[in-house]
Amino acid sequence: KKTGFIFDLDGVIVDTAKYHYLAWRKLANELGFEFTVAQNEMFKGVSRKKCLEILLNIGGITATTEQFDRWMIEKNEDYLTYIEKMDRSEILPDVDKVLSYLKSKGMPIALGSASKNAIPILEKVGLTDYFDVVVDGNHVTKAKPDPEVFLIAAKKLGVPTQNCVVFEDAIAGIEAANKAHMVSIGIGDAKTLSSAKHVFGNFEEMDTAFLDMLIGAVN
Ligand code: G16
Ligand code: MG
Repeated sequence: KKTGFIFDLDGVIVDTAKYHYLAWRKLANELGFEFTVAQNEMFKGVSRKKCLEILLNIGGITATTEQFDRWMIEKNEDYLTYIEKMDRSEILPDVDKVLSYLKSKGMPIALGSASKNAIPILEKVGLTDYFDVVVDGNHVTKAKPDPEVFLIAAKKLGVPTQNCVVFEDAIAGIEAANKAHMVSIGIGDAKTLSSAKHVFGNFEEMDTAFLDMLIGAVN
């Protein structure tokens, strides 16, 4: 039997949160208000539409449908100018090491992201080939903390949900993994991600013995 490994993208594989932040801040400033790094925390793992709703709420702005749609496009076009310049150097520490180790053990690997830009980002950083399955914002109707994205990933991998492991940096993502009855592994701050089964500051702190344990434990 095999363990399915599902990786979130933003905050786990690459730090695109900083680019999302710059693009949302630009829009906020254009609309006449500030958007702080602290407020950006609420945007992690959250869909683009939901992010704009929160942003407009922060600015106290009510938008028409036309304005809302235009601002979504504007933010994304700005975000894409940052993505365009990404390369391998933006892969977070030891992500390649973990991916290649799991691959060498024959484990099925999926991406489970809320982003609609997931495929171009994987291409830019050269990690596409590791993934047997990619489930992103284009495939889901319900955003994290709904488990939909991870359930679809498990199904496409052909692995029972209880035999799947999820790596996530966002509280909403950990909640989604727990709801899907998967082993949730937080990547980031232990206090913030306290609902995860295990937490690591980053992949450098995770050794192959732990990965072997995951491969063995769910089987
Ligand atoms: C990511 C980010 C969120 C972002 C969302 C949608 O999710 O964490 O901040 O709003 O994708 O991204 P896009 O605008 O590119 O569709 P994840 O699940 O990869 O962490
Ligand atoms: Mg994330």
